[in-house]
Amino acid sequence: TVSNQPYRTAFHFQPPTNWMNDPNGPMYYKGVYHLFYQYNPYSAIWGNITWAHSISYDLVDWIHLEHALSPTEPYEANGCWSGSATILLDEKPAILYTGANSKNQQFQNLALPKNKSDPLLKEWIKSPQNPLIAPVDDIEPLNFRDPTTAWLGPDRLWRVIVGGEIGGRGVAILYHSEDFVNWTRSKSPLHTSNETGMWECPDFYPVSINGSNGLDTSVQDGLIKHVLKASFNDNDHYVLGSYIPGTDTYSVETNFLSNGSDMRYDYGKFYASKSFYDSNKKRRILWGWIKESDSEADDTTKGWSGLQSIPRSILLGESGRQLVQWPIKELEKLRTKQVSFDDVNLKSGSVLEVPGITAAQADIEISFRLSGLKEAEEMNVSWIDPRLLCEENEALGRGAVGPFGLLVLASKDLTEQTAVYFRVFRKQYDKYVVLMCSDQSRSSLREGLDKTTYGAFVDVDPLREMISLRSLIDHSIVESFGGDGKACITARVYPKMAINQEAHLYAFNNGSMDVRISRLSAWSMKRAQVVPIQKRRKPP
Ligand code: DQQ
Repeated sequence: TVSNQPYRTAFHFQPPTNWMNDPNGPMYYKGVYHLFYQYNPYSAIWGNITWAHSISYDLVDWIHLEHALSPTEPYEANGCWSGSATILLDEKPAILYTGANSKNQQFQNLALPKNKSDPLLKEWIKSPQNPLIAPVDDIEPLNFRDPTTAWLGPDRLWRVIVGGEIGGRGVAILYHSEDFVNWTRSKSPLHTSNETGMWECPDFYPVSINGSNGLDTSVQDGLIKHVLKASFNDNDHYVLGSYIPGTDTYSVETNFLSNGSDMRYDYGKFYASKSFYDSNKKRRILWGWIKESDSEADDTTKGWSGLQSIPRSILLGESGRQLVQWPIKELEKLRTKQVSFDDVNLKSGSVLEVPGITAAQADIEISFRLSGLKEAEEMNVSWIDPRLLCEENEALGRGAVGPFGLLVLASKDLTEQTAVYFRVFRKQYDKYVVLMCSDQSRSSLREGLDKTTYGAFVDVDPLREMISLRSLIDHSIVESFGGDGKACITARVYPKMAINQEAHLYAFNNGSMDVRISRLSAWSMKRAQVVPIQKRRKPP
């Protein structure tokens, strides 16, 4: 019931019970969106990893199907780990995934649909040639996993990368194949870095330099750049670069962890993500795993663990230097009762309630206009880590220009609140830096939760542009998009008082300068329709 499950979400993807982690093999096929995911059929803690399978016609409402892949073979005795789908030239989808054997040594495997004319792709057959790629030579068998969607080169050979760690470096190991079964390792990896360890769940795809459409994974010409994403240190990091398919050379514009330009999909909780090309709407969509911030004991009590982010459409931003993400348009069909106002002065030190919506289940868009930034505090050159800056300058502390933003999942007396806000600093005499923070430190009166504060810089010019924020609030998740999707921060919170009807929403300004809310729109969100999975048999 709602009262004993206050943290279950209404419009984020989650299975009815048990453990879920990485999104796997997302694809659009014959009018149907497919999502597979890492799932433990037997408990709320990681283990027995199976590919669970759900389908949707709009990425909002979901139908849970039978599991697609369960560990049945020796090469996957410890689980069917992450992988991706590729639509082959005959339009048949293929799944490449990692199997971990009883010693956790990792192998890459192929599965094909039993009946490719079934748009639901209910049954999958593992290739009798599995395992297709074994960890030989210098490859570390315990760090060799998560094949990407494959792409086709001008030589008609398929390419795929597998994540790994070789000699202590993160690496995207590259393979070629003519038939999708026999894979040959390329002399050089697609990319490697000595700044990081193991790369989990790599992703590699083109983005258009000034187009507004997403691109299919094999697109190689036109004004494009290529994105390489790797998952490590609890975050999904990416670089941009140019890829020459003939030679498989990938020259990057930045390093994964270079000071100050460390680019992440999301600066909060968001991991092991995967993108796919939606040929239906000509866009690239990104899914990411949002894990819990409570304890394993809490998860066992709840009976579940893990969410997926709202699917986000992902594009190269106008600057050409970073990606921008935005919740898929379809989500707006769940918007119901709306409250909005224009042009309101948010006085220094004020808190303004946004009444009349279901604040625990909402979609909020707010934009701020700043008039003059003379009072902005000086930015110190040593301030390079936005997360630390947010932690040191709390939401409740006073600043000059900000903190201003939203207090979400807040109790009436504000003792519980998650603050999503901005501060503006002066860098040079007319250059400003916009900091975005998500402060969970007061999100719950409960103890034993991870209440880490998150932060990111947002590439907007506060003198000439408005500073916008969109937050999706769904009971225990706050998914925020700053600067029209230039910086994303997702947090998990578990309020004790501010649940269901007891949750409130406020706008606030703790800066000494007044700010103007140019526009605020907030909607109550309906619940997505999810048809629950049939009763499954218990293990013997
Ligand atoms: N999760 C999978 C692995 C992957 C990791 C196992 C990332 O394949 O590297 O459940 O969260």
